[in-house]
Amino acid sequence: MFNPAITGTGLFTPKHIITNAELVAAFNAYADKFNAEHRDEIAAGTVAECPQSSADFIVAASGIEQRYVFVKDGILDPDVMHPILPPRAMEDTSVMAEMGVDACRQALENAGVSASDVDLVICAASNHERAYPAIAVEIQQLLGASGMAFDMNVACSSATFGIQAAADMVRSGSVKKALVVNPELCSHHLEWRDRDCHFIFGDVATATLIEREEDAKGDHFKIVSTRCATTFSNNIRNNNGFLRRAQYPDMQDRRDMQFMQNGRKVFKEVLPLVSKHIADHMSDEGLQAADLKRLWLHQANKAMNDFIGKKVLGRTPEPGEQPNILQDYANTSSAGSIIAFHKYSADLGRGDTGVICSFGAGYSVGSVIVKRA
Ligand code: CO8
Repeated sequence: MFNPAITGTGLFTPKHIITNAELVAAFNAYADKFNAEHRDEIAAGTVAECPQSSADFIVAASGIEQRYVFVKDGILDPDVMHPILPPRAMEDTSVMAEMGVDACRQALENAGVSASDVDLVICAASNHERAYPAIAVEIQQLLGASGMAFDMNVACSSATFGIQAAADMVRSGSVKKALVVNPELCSHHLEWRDRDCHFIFGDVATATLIEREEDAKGDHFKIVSTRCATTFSNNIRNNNGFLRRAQYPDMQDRRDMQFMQNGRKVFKEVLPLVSKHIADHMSDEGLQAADLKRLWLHQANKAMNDFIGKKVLGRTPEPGEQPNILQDYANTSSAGSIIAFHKYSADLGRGDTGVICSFGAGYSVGSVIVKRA
């Protein structure tokens, strides 16, 4: 058995930013247009009026101030309201592979590891741009890695579930160096015409290199233990899938073919689930709140993170103890907690312990206890 360690992380941030002000202006133009076009049905009560969005609501309800997107074209056009991505030929690198490879190369560089020594790539994300071949296998080839690669999807918890899978394989000796990569193209499965969720998501890719601790070339984080759990819920759901042609032959533009959620219910149900999950995981590892130097939480909602931080630590977290990045990146699904870890972990000292935790659709929750070495 070997001790697995995180020896490097990488972050690909897209070039384009959409601020709340830009987003709300575009949404409200769309709402005005929709309401004008459906004036008679709205008056007859057969179509619901599209209400206006507000930047103040977005900041107050979520803490999100802006988001990065892989392409901006189309999203802010009231006649389009979704990203427009130039098509790519089969010989071209796919979008998720392009984002993922960038993050992987940074992780490898930070760890001082050559891509050819990597023998496992897991592409863990909340959606994949095609069914097969796996994006992970394309990333493996682009990097020049060896061994094997596969895709997995546990929605917002994909990164921590991927880290557990990779850490277990490194621990057992079946692989030596694993990359867990999370290219999240959330803008492409978000319904930008729905006021309740149009502000929530952004695009990004993160990568985490996991290898035997004895092979680490410098400062690293020992993976003390991991814990993943799921419990079924329809409160976050996207029905788009390979049965679409058979079930909906006219390929309708249906609301349930994009991200849908009952945000209030998610908020209420996931908070106790996550707080208990982290508390149980820590207690089974003999850790008290006072032993924790940092919490890198899933980045969905600031109020949610404030609540979990307070519950886990038994007090209001000090500035920096539970860093948020969602004000700049919005919810980037599985990548959120890894962005926080990537940006806010270098200052920890030897022996300092922290928890990376993600949660979301499924429901799913994954926690990774790490110790600086
Ligand atoms: N502007 C103005 N008013 C608004 C807006 C808006 N944009 N949106 C809603 N309102 C209104 C509502 O209509 C409501 O009005 P009323 O009181 O008259 O009914 C009022 O404001 C309050 O609305 P809510 O109750 O919905 O507001 P909340 O305070 O609950 O905040 C949140 C909404 C921010 C969505 C909040 O509930 C939340 O963050 N919940 C948790 C969500 C969460 O963590 N989800 C995890 C999903 S991520 C995941 O698992 C990955 C999925 C895969 C990725 C998908 C990528 C696309």
